[in-house]
Amino acid sequence: MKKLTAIVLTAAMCMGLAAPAMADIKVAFSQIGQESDWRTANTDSINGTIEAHEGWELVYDDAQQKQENQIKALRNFITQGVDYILFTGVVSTGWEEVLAEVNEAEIPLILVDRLPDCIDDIDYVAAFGGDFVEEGRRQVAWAGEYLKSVGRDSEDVNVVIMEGTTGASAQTGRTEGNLAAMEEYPFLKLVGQQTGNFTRAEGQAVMESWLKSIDKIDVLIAQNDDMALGAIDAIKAAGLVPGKDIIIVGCDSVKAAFEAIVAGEMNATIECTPLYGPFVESCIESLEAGEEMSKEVIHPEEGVYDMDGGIDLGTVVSVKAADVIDERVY
Ligand code: GYE
Repeated sequence: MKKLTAIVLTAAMCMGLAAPAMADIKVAFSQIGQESDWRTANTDSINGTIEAHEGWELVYDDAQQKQENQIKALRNFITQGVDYILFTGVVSTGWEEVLAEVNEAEIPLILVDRLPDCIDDIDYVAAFGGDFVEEGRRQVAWAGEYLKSVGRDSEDVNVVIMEGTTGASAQTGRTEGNLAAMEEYPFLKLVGQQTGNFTRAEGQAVMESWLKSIDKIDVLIAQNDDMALGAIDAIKAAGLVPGKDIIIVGCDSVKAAFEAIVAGEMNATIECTPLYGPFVESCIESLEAGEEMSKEVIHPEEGVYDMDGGIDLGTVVSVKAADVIDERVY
């Protein structure tokens, strides 16, 4: 292909014609949808980086939370003959066939965010995303350590876990981490566990119904900040004080969660960065330069932010949200 372009270019120049523009590198991205602030920041980071890069063309598809749309998009990318495919799966199963087609077409596949279960059976050039099990562990460990620090570990503390989209690796991983950490804090009692689909609206609705059906809720573990923010609205509407009557731990660390923590309505958020642009850029640049990437899944380094800071979670110590809110970019 490169040879052909060179021949055409030389021929065009010999004939005194203006050289045609060099073919762009087409970078295709199959995104899940737009369910949360995290997702918006993630799309902006990746798309913005590709669009700003000279010689790169973005081919973007928003699947609106539907696996069948993602499958169609991937097949479309193959037909269009794109040069790279960035992929995150709305759920973790059911990708074997279409990803095998991507492999057959020999299009380098870069896995981001939610990884497919068939990761060991497909060819991919690099993988980047959050450590969801650790994030889930940190959520519950934060609640456990915080309650210990205020002397509430001698009472029975009722906990509800609001989960993300069922079957998404971000949901299965965080749930695994949540439940494993519950074992470490026997005073935490699980009294509710339901999906809020990673959206603010469903977070509000699920919290509303829990407040009606569960006598006492002390702690809400919401697997993303959007659901926590929706739940805060439901808690206020029920005449309770979020952040005090109910301890609220979110995940992602979006700006709105920082604002809620600073306002005293939310207690902590576990960071999961959506800023993948720089990774995607350096990955494609390396591949273009003929370098090989490691197959190991790369997890970004992430923090924990809360009202006062100083909660030690073993792998990380929390930072006071108010001290760093101005530096946050998403
Ligand atoms: O936490 C949530 C989003 O897959 C890590 O998806 C992502 C999650 C993120 O909708 O807010």
